[in-house]
Amino acid sequence: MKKRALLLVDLQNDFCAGGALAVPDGDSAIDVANAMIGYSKARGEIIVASQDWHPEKHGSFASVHGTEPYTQGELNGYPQTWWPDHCIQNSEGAALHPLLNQDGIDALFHKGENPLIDSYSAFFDNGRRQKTDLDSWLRERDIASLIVLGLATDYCVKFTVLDALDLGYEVTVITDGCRGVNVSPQDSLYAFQEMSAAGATLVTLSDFFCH
Ligand code: VGL
Ligand code: ZN
Repeated sequence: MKKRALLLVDLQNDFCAGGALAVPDGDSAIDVANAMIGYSKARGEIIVASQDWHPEKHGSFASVHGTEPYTQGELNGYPQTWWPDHCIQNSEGAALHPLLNQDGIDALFHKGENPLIDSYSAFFDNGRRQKTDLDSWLRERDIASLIVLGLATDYCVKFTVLDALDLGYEVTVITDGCRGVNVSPQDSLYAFQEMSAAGATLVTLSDFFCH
């Protein structure tokens, strides 16, 4: 039987209020995540989560290059937005949000560990050279369908969803469980449009519960 899993993207302190790369209203994704965790658990479905997990002095950090955070540059031949230092491995900022119901999570997947390249997707680095264990872990469990929500809409959620579709998963995105950085004001809107055009089903939490 085709199985489904809930994938929670980067619900970490640094992307929430008070964090190093706080996403506007990021905390409100936590309530939606907890509602979905309850739903998935009740149905015996698998729940996985990703964590942005950078070494100190990661190549995506503005501080490493003496540039301004949220401006654009190039990292080893790839276009790169420079970020404030964030999600340093084992730091409080990299921890999952304290209000997230973490007991429900079956497996955690780290990304962004290679200092030479950024890694927005939970499946591949931005150069698509290295794959995380997520895809093989899901395949081993016959999971063909994913429900995705998390942070940030215009980076890690978007690239995770596009890669999941490319890898053949059926993908539903819970839109109000996502919040964007919006370096440009419409970035999240365009990100949702891209996900939809690539084949993702976009629903709100209440749409989802009504179907
Ligand atoms: C993310 C920017 C930098 C994300 C991670 O999780 O969306 N965004 N690193
Ligand atoms: Zn990052």
